[in-house]
Order: sequence, then C-alpha cells, then structure tokens
Amino acid sequence: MQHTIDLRSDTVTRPSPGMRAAMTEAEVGDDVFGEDPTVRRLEARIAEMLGKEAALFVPSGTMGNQLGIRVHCQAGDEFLCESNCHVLNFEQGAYAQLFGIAAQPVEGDHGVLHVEQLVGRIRPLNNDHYTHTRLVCLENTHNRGAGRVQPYDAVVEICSWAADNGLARHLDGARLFNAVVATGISAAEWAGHFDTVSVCFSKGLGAPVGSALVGPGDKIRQARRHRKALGGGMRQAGIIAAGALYALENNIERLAEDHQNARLLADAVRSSHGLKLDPEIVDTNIVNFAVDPELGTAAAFSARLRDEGVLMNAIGPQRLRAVTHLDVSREQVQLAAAILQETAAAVQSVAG
Ligand code: TLP
Repeated sequence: MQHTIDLRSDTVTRPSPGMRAAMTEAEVGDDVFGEDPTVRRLEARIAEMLGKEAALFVPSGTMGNQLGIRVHCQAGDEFLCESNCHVLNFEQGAYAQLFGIAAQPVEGDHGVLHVEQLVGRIRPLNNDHYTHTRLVCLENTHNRGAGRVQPYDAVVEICSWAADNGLARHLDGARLFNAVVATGISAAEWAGHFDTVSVCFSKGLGAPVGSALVGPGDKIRQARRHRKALGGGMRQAGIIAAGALYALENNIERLAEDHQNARLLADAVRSSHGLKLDPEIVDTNIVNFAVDPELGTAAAFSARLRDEGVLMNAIGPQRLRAVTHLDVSREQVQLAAAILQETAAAVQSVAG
C-alpha cells in the first residue's frame, strides 16, 4: 500500500527539519521563574501580532480556552456560546468540572451566530434563581462548522453588543490564522473585538506543542496563576516555544495552500454519488460531508478509506471530516480525492 495520507486533523503534523533545528538551538531557562528567553520572545511576538498587551504560553488550546473563561468568570457565572463549539463539546466541560462555571449554548448555522440570537439571553443580576451571565465565547474558524469563518460584521455586532451590556468576550482562535489568510483581515483586527483570544501553534501552523492566551496584562497575570494550579507551568519550555516561533515566521501564508487543497477535496465529494458536502461552503481547511446510508455508516466508509491509505475521521453516524495541513502535499490530496471517488463508486456498485 502507498504511504498513508492522514487527513484526520491538522494536529497530526510533525515538525519540519527547519523547525527541529530552531528547537534544538533554542535558548532556554526556567519559565516558571519567568526566565525562559524563548518563551518570553514568543509571548511578546504573539501579543504584538494580536495587538494585545500580554500573552501566556500554554500546553494546549484546551488550557488556553479554559483559562480564558476562568479569568472572566467564577463559580456561579455563565458564558454564552454556540452550541457546537469546541469549548462546550470537546473540553469535557472543564469550566464546570474545575471552576463551577455554566454555559448557555445557542445554536448557530454551522457555527455562525448573529447578535439577534443573543439579545435577551443575559439573565437579570437581581434574581437569586439565576447564574450571572458574564461572557460571550466565539470560535473562529469554527471546527464543527467545517472551518467556517465567522462573518466579520457579525463578530463586530456581537462583540459591541456584549461590551455595551457589560459582558467580556473570549475568542477560541485555535485556527484564527486560517481566518486571517482566508479573509485578509489581520489577526489584530479580529482580536481587537475580544478581551482574550486563545490561538494554537499546533494545528495548521505545524508546531508540535503549544497555544497562547492573549489579552490585557491583568487578565494574563491571573491566567498565569491559574495555569500553575492546572499543572501547566512548564520549565525549559523554550524548546517547544521555538517551534511555535518558527511556525509564526514560516507557516502562516502557506495556509492558503491548505485551503486550496480543501476545495479540491470538496470538488471530489461533490462529484461522488452518495456523498454530500455539509455545509456546501468550504472556507478554509476543513471539509465535512455526509455519507448516504445506502453506502453504509460513516465509520464503515472511513474504514474502507483506511484500507486504501486515506485517513478521515467519522464525526457522526453519517458524517466524515477531512482536514488539510502542511504535511499533505497537493499531489497527496489529489490522490486522496481520487481514492475518495473510487471508494464511493465501489461501495455504491456493491450496494446498488
Ligand atoms: N481540535 C481537535 C479535536 O479536539 C477535535 C481537532 O482535531 O480539530 N479549539 C478548537 C476550535 C479546536 O479545534 C481544538 C482542537 C481546540 C480548541 C483544543 O486544542 P488542543 O487539542 O490543543 O487542546
């Protein structure tokens, strides 16, 4: 069998030789003492890119989000979010488990929310029956929304409504740079509407480990304290921060290639009988599609693809997800697209 083409997630990338060299040469110190020069450089760089005062290097996007929520809320508070967001569905409800914070989910259209859906959802403070609504949390790009970019105007409207009503704003920007490349709207412009933003270096940017929480100095100081409590205080973390710095220098613009490759895969889905893009639009590097029950389940279809050397995860009984990234070339994506079409046709001919 040919080399496996791994489209399960953009988290599967391995550091390139250039990135590994940067990591090997990184100057390091004890970051719990605030003495790692490479971590400091990374924190200063990402804060500057997002137009914020400060940043905190954390081991994962999950920790970045949970700290982001924690610095705006405490036990008995709640945040508004989209019902398919990562924070709510894929982080074990850590905000509730660890901090006593609740979520009020609101269903969007493939992850996209509009301000009218949020108006009226802030609970009155003067009634002891209610949690206190403190925060709005958005996700851009939206993972379950198939990499959907939030419409910029909707973000501006939601965030200014939130600010006018005394709510803080946190952005899960695990794939913010995909939105930047897809729209030409800078990271600082997007981030300007939020108090805190978490960004991941270990998704499309290709670093092996790490995320950052970015925001005002006082919130980041608070987050640093909570990070220690969660066991996220790292020592000579400059080794991994160097990979993230390398990613910021080298791997942002190239995300456009991943977006083109995702469109190529989407075309293969469109032309395959029994497969249907859902949603139809492919904004960035994630392609979600439905498998007609007559072709079997998504898990069975995924297993067929695996036999042909293509990895795509089932994300529902009849849904699959494919994610393009820097470790799959144009040629590999072309091959994966052909295998996808052939597999659909082969299964169809048996079923039909
Ligand atoms: N997403 C992973 C899985 O957890 C689903 C993936 O393969 O896409 N926010 C968003 C929008 C994410 O997609 C992810 C990871 C995270 C946060 C969490 O990042 P990590 O895995 O670093 O904790």
